[in-house]
Formats: sequence, C-alpha cells, structure tokens
Amino acid sequence: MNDQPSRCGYVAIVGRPNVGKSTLLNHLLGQKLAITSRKPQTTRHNMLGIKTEGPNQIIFVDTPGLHSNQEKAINRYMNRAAASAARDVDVVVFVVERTRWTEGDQLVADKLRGIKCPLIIAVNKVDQLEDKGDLLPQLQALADSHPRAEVIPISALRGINLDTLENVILQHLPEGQHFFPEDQITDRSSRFLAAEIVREKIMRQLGAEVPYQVTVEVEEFNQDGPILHISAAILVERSGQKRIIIGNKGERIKQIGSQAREDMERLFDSKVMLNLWVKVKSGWSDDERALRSLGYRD
Ligand code: GDP
Ligand code: K
Ligand code: MG
Repeated sequence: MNDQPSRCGYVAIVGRPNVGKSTLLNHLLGQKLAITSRKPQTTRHNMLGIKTEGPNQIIFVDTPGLHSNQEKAINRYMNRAAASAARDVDVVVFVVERTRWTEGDQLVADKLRGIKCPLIIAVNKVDQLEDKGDLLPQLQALADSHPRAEVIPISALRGINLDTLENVILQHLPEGQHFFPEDQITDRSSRFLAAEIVREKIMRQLGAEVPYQVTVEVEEFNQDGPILHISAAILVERSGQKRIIIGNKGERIKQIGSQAREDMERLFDSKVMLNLWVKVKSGWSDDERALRSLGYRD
C-alpha cells in the first residue's frame, strides 16, 4: 500500500535568456508545450506546466529570461513576468549554463537574493562536455558561492539527471491537495499555444532582427468535425519585415505554416487547417496599450 502523503506546489524556472528553461519545462512534462529556439526572447510570457504523477502535482512556471536591456515596453514586460514568478513559489530552479558565469547570470542571482524559498541551481547542457573532469570544479565553485543552494548538473535537451532534479524539487514541496485537475497541463489557452507555435517557427527561420518585432494573434480557432481550423495574423512593425516573412513567391510563409501545422496537429491531436497572413502594425512592441490588447497581461 502506498501511504505517501500527496505533495503539491509551485516551482519557478528562472535564468538569463537561452540557458534552456523552456527546454527543461518540456522535458520534465514529457510534452512540447513551451516554444524554444537559439534566440533570446523566444519566451515572452510566464506559462504554467502542470505535472501530475501519482500522489504529487508539480506546477512549473516557465519564465522569460531576465534582460538587462529595459528600453522597450516589451522588454520591461518580460522582466516583470520573470521577477514576479520568483515570488510566491515553493521552490526556485535557477538555470545556468555549464560553460561560464556571465553578467546575465549575476543579474538573476542578484534578483534572487531576497527570496525565502529553497533554491536549486541547475547547471544545464552538460551533454556538451567533452571532459567530465571539467565539471566538478565548476559545480564546487557554484556551491561555494551560493551556500544556500543545491547545485545539480543536468541536460534538459538529453534528459540527463532530470530524475534527480525532480526528486529534490519534490522533497521541498509542501504536503497538500492538488490545485489543478489531473488532466490539466497548462493555464494557457489553446489559442495562445497555437500563436506561440507560429512564433517559434518565425524565431527559428528568420535571421537576426525580424523575430523580435513579430507577434502573432489567433483570429479563428474552430473545431469542425475532424478538422481544426486556425487562422492567425502575424503582426510586424514595418512593411520590409512583412516582405521578409512572406518571402520569395510566398515560400517563407508557406514553410512557416507547414511546420507550425505539424506541431499543432501533434499538440491538439487533430487534423489542422492553418491560414496565416501578415499585417503591419507599427509600434506594437513599444506601446503598453497595444501590448495589453494583444494579450500581454501581467
Ligand atoms: P530559454 O531561453 O532559457 O527558454 O532557452 P531554450 O529552452 O529556448 O533553449 C535555448 C537553446 O539551448 C535551444 O537551442 C535549445 O535546444 C538549447 N538547449 C537547451 N537545453 C540544452 C541542453 O541540455 N543541451 C544542449 N546541447 N542544448 C540545450
Ligand atoms: K531561447
Ligand atoms: Mg524560454
């Protein structure tokens, strides 16, 4: 007989951009929920990923990376989201890369100084190590400089040592009833997830500057028998960006659409008809009101 008490609590995943926070969330959940890419600012919103297993429910909060550049409203929005997630949780997982400690990591460490809850430092991307001997001194140095943290090496991408990470997290969660039904995996709507999938393909396909000036708005999301009809507008700041996204003879947007559709069919477990178009809406990324109307709410 299993007489373990049930545990339930919130776990914030924080760190500078690109350390692998969203990849970690997806691997822990065993499902691709959060979008990921090699570019910073892929994740713009806090998002819950809920894992219910046996008697326990862990509610992970994926966050945008903390940015030192606060010039634009969208950057300030992302920083507010990340900072607010680290408050009012039961455990904070601070993700860093195994290679080096950067200014960005220090910015996060400073923000975390005041938190009261247990802190885990997850040293990610250890799959990239050639010489395992290099890792130990680094882990030791991190443990020395953060005496109240537990330091755990992981690979979010390859799933290395994630059981250990999850067990340590569980030990710190309070006993209590679940907050969410066991089949719920996120707090975000299907429309939101669909918009994010389109944005991921844009982040991954387009070069340096365009992706940061793009947002996606789902205008239709409608299951009709076996087919899910989704229409989405890709909003850009300038007409030049519109041309880039559409591409030569529409090649680029066609590719974005077909990759997005594949992911959507997997996530929503349905055939999907996806209709995409591009609209110029100047100033959306630096206008607090436009952001709110596009669903950037804190
Ligand atoms: P985030 O900005 O912190 O959410 O980072 P992402 O999850 O978007 O990941 C940033 C990049 O790092 C992506 O290209 C990921 O594939 C890659 N990445 C994440 N975790 C690992 C890992 O454990 N090993 C390796 N080699 N790459 C990883
Ligand atoms: K990223
Ligand atoms: Mg992310």
